[in-house]
Amino acid sequence: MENEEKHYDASDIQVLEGLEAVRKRPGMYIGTTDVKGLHHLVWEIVDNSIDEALAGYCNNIDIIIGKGNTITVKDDGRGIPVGVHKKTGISTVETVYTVLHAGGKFGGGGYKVSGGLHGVGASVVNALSKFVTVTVYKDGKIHETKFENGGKTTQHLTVIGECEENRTGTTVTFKPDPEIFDTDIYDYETLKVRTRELAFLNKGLRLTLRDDRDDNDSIGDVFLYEGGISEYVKYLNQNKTPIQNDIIHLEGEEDGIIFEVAMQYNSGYSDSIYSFVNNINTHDGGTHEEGVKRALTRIINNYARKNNILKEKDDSLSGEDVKEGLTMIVSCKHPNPQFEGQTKGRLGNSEVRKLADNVFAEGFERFLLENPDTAKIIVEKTMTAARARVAAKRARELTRRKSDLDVINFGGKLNDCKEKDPKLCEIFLVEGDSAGGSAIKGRDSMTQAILPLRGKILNVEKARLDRALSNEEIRTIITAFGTGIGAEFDLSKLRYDKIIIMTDADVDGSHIRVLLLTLFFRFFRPIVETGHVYAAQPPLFCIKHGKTIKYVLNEQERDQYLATLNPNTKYDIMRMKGLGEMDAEELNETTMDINKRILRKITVDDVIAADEIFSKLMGEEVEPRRKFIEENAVYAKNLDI
Ligand code: 1YM
Repeated sequence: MENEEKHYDASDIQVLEGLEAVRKRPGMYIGTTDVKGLHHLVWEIVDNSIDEALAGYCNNIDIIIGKGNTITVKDDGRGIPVGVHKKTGISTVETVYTVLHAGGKFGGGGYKVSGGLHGVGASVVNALSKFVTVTVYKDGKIHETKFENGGKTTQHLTVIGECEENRTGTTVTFKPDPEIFDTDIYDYETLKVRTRELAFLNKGLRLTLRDDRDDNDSIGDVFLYEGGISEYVKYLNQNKTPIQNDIIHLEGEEDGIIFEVAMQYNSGYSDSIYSFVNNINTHDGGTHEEGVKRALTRIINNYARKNNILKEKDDSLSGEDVKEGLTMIVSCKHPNPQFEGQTKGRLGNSEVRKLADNVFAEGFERFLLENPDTAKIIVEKTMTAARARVAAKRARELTRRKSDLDVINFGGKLNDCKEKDPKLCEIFLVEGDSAGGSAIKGRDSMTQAILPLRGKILNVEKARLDRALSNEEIRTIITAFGTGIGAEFDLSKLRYDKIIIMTDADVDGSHIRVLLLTLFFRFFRPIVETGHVYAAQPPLFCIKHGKTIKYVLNEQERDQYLATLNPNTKYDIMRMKGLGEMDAEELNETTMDINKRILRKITVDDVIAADEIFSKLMGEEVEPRRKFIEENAVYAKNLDI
């Protein structure tokens, strides 16, 4: 025991403040107290198990949602040390759960997520829980400690039984405090996505997730990937058409920094490049990603020149060209990561750039030499991308010139608003000319612009930028937004605060909405990520009784409203057909008036999952789409085909 605890000491704990502080300002510690914060608690506990796995002592982690929305996390690591802690005089287990720590160096563990956004650990979970039970299996004994109501110890660490001599591990059960969180209901899918991701990022580690809330004997999901991030790439490409058979997987280590990358090209036009540091998604990239991208561009150019595929007179391939259709996972495990940027989503350590560049350049160059057929396919893909880039540039210049000549109304299509301050302006993208006509009459012309869309817009999941730019609807949208597109996209030039998609509540309307969202996600992603995109919700039913007219969005609202009426009321229910059949006044009343309408904000919580859905729904491969539709058919109501 002595031995086990000697590699950390009291100085590793910096007592900042009590758990009270966490309860007073939970947002400071876990970001939010909504459903996101609720799920965050799980990862704070799981992180400790993962650290134990990274240190080489843990192979299995189980996550169980229990009755009453409790969470149990179980691992087979060494078990949290049970001896008395020098500084606090209580057991180390209890110390870990009741003392707020600065940073994460506490255990002296190798890859503790010290720079993470909220890497604040077990004590924060305890502070925000109704109860916590920690069980440690160690030295043939079962040790247990308990806390209630925000981390108040109700049972000091006690030996409650014996176990096999060689059994070790930690089991933690907690229930989030309903006084702190807006919701107490855990979502299985949310936990599943991250559990799977953690399994991809930690090869050979077995993670299981199970839902015990109902009485079905569900076995849950087991995630174990011996291939690690290679299997992640394979998974991400499953809805796409790979153009190479193998997945390239390269790895290197220097000064305790582990760097790893896996990649495979597909026939699509967008790239899916995701990077991680200590299992955290670095959504704004950083030095690990930069190193790889720099090396990728350089090596492909060298190869193409050497083999005379790229001629002397030709321009070099750009970073954009070599990314087209690339699915890539970059993962770095760093003992002392520096996270930068407003949301701490960028790795700053400069030594990683060189490591990433070296490891990738050496391995990728060898791969191209050893696989000339695949090399040829890759280089040809990037050359086609380069040609399309030149064509797109020309098309973009045309769009710009046209917009200069025709700023007033884009050939009569856009009915702009009078207000010039973008913060006060909104634009409705309206399905069809007839609804467009009503919208123009029913709008507040000071702040609301109307752009009627004729027919279906191009599916950009299957088109390059140059082809998208030859589509008139898309060109009009680009000009109206004012942001430009592709490499020259500039969010600060957005001319409207709200972009509102207004389509019918039927299958065609949904299709047009998805086509627009695909366009935004692929070519204008920041406008979605920063919350500028909305869907209007035209009503499905109109209920008339006496002089009262009530519009409702769906069956549920209809039934709720009818239940409030006096049973003797003689009423009429009309199913609303389409936007086009509403007159200007009705449209304003139900869908556009800022004081009466209900907008649905479109957000992207998880870019990786959204990417997956768009390629599944809109991409080349038919089979995954068929499967998705089959699996989700039960959720579809009111299919008005
Ligand atoms: C279900 C949650 O917390 N597992 C866990 C935590 C620790 C250890 C092992 C551990 C770490 C070390 C040494 C070390 C922690 N220990 C500490 C501290 N699972 C879960 N498994 N021995 C055991 O890092 O040196 C904090 S977490 F600080 F007490 F060592």
